[in-house]
Amino acid sequence: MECKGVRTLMLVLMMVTCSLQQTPAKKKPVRKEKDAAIEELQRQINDIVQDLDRLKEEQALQRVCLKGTKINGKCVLADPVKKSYHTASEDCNALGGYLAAPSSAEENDQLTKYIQQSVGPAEQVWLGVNDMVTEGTWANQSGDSISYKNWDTSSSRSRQPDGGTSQNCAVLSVAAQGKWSDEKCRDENPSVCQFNIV
Ligand SMILES: *[C@@H]1O[C@H](CO)[C@@H](O)[C@H](O)[C@H]1NC(C)=O
Ligand SMILES: [Ca+2]
Repeated sequence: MECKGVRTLMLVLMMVTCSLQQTPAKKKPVRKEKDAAIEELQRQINDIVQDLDRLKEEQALQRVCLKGTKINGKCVLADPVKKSYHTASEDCNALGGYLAAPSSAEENDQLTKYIQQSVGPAEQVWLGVNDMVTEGTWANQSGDSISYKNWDTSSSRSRQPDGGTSQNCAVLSVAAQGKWSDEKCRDENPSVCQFNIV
């Protein structure tokens, strides 16, 4: 009887010792959980930083929109400084935009009104429209050939575009009610930059 009791006691002791020895081993999963929690936090912080960057970009765009105007979901900002087409294009790209290319009569009308107010009634401005790559094929700043064009074909001047290979960049003339003509890209004109709103 006594012997059985001692055996039972020893068994219990062994079990307790065993479970005590296992305790340090249990720390591992806890550390893993901590690592996972830190990773999760890191991921959340990365998400927040990304959101913040996006918000900053949107805010910058809103500032552009406040200075300029909104036409058909796009922000448009005129640059009254006279520059060559390339310089105007580079300056616009540096702001995160493209020289504007109106894609409908309505957009062209709104753009003309905005330029009249912001740059002046006698001005002509660079659009993001050129036929540098293929003479006679007019493309926008993404390099896509455009379907909407508003060339000046009135009798008061020769039918536009009339410059052949010597004139590969397009301007919109406020004085000609928003009609376009081709000009030498090295000429200096105000320009109009366009930003897509996300
Ligand atoms: C160029 O035209 C294409 C096709 O219409 C359009 O998707 C793209 O946004 C235009 N790019 C610019 C800079 O206007
Ligand atoms: Ca040309």
